[in-house]
Amino acid sequence: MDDDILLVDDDPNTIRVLATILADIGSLSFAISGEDALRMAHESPPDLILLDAEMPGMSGFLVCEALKADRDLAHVPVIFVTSHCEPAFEVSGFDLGAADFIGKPLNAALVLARVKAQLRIKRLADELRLTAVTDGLTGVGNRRRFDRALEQEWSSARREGDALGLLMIDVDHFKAFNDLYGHPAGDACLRSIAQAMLRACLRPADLVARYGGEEFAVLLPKTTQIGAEHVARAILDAVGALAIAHEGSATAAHVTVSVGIASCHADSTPRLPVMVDCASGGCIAKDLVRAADEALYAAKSAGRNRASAQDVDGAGTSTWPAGVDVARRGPRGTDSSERLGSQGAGLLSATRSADPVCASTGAGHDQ
Ligand code: GH3
Ligand code: MG
Ligand code: MG
Ligand code: MG
Repeated sequence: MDDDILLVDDDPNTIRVLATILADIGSLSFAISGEDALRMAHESPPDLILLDAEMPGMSGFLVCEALKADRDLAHVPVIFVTSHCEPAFEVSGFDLGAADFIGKPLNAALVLARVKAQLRIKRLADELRLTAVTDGLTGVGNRRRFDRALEQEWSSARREGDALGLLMIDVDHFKAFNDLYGHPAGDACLRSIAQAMLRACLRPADLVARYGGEEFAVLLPKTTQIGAEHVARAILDAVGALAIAHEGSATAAHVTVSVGIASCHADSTPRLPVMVDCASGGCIAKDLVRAADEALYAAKSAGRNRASAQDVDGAGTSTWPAGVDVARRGPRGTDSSERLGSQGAGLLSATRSADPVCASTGAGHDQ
């Protein structure tokens, strides 16, 4: 794949010379001011920026400072292109986070060598960064990726007044699966389930991550409770459709999962899960995980191979098994048995407590 290189210089002649030298190296774009460079980098982060140090208005040093202060752009290497070759000048550039310097007048061989070296380092750094947030077994996000995304999406949801959905998914009777078919088969099963969950999540912003062991988390930005329930349904269906035989399961003849659903609306603090913390206005991202965990525990207790939703309005926890159409469950806030309709009512296994939102399960969802 082509590397994207952004050339920034107030002198069009310098840009022309650089473009000729780098024509075969990557896909080039150009900016003739610091402001334009920052805007273009934001729109589509390049793999390398060649930056004129002296420009009228916003200098190259100021541009570099702004790039390094931006979480999304700090990793983009910057090579200063300058006629200054005093050590103190270069030291100041490196202090700002520059990767290298190219002196004017330009020497084609040196420009090529320095650019190629930075692109090599960038590719390795990208690979490392990806590995650091990827689960080695399944290829989905790892726990670190999930923890970071949760904090970011939680803050963003609160700031923008958006909803945020979370699913916690646990493979049913997975110890028995390993005991019966062996750990390599167990590993392959986890990989298939992870892929099935990716297929069930349609939005680019949705994040599937391995939470630990045979547990997964799916973070659903800008997704309400109803939307999260649809994704939970899609996951139950997708895992069922894998039809991975599990003769040791007390639930079904194939591998199944249980899903805990929680969601919150940042604009309605009292309805956020786990009242005990919200009452003092101190709701934190972990409370959403705790609510999804409690819902997962309810799904397990109610028979597995099903999803359970924490009703954040405080009315109860509703649980429905695989095979029940979420679309027929009716509007949020109606009684759980009504939501399932006459056919679903017989299948409903709702756990209710006086205040299920505050109720503590007292145990994890592993049994
Ligand atoms: P439940 O339906 O209550 O969730 O029962 P369970 O057997 O799935 O739950 P339990 O916590 O008893 O067992 C989880 C099993 O998951 C035990 C562990 O060996 C297995 N496991 C965790 N991580 C991996 C993994 O990376 N590979 C394999 N093959 N198995 C794993
Ligand atoms: Mg200049
Ligand atoms: Mg399990
Ligand atoms: Mg588990």
